[in-house]
Amino acid sequence: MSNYHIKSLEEYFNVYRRSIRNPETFWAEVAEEHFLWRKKWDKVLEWDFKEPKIEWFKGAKLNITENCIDRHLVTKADQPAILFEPNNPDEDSIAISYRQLHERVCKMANVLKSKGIQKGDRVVIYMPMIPELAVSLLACARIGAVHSVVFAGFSSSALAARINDCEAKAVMTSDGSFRGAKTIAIKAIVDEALKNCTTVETVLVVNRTGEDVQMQVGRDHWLEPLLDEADSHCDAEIMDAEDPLFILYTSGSTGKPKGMLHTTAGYMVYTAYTFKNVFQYQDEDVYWCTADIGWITGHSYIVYGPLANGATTVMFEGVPSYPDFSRFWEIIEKHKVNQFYTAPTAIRALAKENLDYVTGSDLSSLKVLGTVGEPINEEAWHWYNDHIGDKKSPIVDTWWQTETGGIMISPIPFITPTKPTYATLPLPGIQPVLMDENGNEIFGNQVDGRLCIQFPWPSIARSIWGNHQRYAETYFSAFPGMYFTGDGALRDEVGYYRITGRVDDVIIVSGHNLGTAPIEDAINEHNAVAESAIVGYPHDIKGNALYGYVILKETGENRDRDNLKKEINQVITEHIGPIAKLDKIQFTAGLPKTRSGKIMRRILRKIASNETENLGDISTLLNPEIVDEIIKGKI
Ligand code: 7RM
Repeated sequence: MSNYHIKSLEEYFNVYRRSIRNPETFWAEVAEEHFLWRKKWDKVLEWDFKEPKIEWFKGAKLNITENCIDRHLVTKADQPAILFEPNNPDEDSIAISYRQLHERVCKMANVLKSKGIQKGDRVVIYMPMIPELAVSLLACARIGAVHSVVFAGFSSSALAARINDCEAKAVMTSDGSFRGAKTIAIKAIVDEALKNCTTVETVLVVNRTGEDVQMQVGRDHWLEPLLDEADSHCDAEIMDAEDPLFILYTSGSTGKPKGMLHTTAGYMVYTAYTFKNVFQYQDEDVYWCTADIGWITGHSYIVYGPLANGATTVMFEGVPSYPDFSRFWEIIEKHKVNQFYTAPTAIRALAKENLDYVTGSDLSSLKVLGTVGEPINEEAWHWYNDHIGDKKSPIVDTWWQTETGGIMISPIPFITPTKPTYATLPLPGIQPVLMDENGNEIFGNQVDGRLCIQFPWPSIARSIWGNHQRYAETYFSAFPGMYFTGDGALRDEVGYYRITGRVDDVIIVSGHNLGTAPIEDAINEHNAVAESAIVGYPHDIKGNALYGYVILKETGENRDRDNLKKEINQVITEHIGPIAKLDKIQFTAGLPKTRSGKIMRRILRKIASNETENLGDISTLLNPEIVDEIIKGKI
């Protein structure tokens, strides 16, 4: 028995131990009992982190869409697979049953085939959060084409770079998108991008906003008429376990984006297994992840993980602030959401607003709350716990990466006692280790170091598209024989992990190693502070000194700035020690963030170090206009 669904802390420890002692047996049992295989594997795992080479379930044959759709038709044909909630609350939401999803995916797959798309071809998908987006991923998977979703907020040049890197043969898009009160001309961005691309033969366009678009004859086609004519039956392409499923670009802090390559069987098994356990999903629950499918969180925990479990997954087209800040909470009430998964940046933004936005909705359906993407600071954790979870829905702080494919370190709700700011314990099959800068493992508890994983798990990315050498260097060279995450972490007295931030962002002050998260967490404890980011800048005596950027809450805006600075340093002294006091504090209205909500400390570091003439590419920021404002306010 695989213990696919963990039900107690004791069971977790037993399963964990077993999964570490014999990972092959453990994952073979999970794979065997819970998935549909056209042929079983010859070998569970073959690996060598030196090459690096990782192969799971080699020799197995399957199609992930048969696992995510077809097999549920026996018992769940009429259950909603996707609940679509449009941007505009006056527009009806749409429930797509598993039967309807099957039909829509088959039709879309046949349209792709009719345009000459074959197994192994790359298809870039640049679409808003509409049902056709999920259908497009699955349609590619149905026929063995490799999808590469590009978040529909990226610029035409970012889109072109990704299309060119993977040499996409087709692009799937929409005329426009609705985001809050705005309409964005998506197709026009694709047109602009394609001026600099030569590989794309076909552009398929969903009609969403009805705006005027230019259609290039021969290349561009409206999807609706093609779908109307398409056959609703499409045999699934039989794939090898290690055939590519998708490429997803991750920008990283420097250089050109990395096309992380994920393959079929291991990714399916791991995302399904972790979805079931981390959200304790029960049949008929309604699950909602607010991420965009353009990020790994959406791939793994809106589409593949939930559907592989026959779940009902909500897809929201809009933004948390439209028509007002109660939108998330109204959607939870409307669809009686049981599991809600979002990012700390969203929680902090909503916590800044009046509590009346929350209390107007009935949130009693909630059972489990999740966060992902960044360290969640203690104050935001408590707000989420008290006001959204009513102190009875456990919060799962899930640590993972685009590269890991699935959740790696997380509490199991109702089972692992939670601790604010801690992602807690590794999931079965995951072997984290902490390393020092000299490459030695740090044993024991109450220690901190660089977070590595010392054994492969099924959903680890297999390569960087077109650049295996870069894959080897980025992840497997810093600590030979291990996967290096790039994150710093500490392990507490009971073995819980806390992620302290990216190692590149760690600041050495007078020889002390300080992670960004614990200091920012302390600053955010001040009652006038909404959010903060700290960076290091060169200092004659200390080597580095700390520069803090602080966003005040509305209630803090009238306070005397000098007093506030003193108080903030006092809070830091209390929580961490005088070593972490800030030399400079700048109050600002915003922080530069990536489109997935992560603070770009690289830019803040350059500003603090007076290197503003060389900020690098800021076009991928969510709010590039804030950069000038911060430069003007520099201390
Ligand atoms: C899923 C995702 C990965 C990076 C990762 C961390 C940070 C993600 C947490 C977190 C602290 C968390 N993929 N990160 N989750 N830090 N606690 N629960 O975000 O590729 O876009 O980013 O995000 O630094 O390395 S990602």
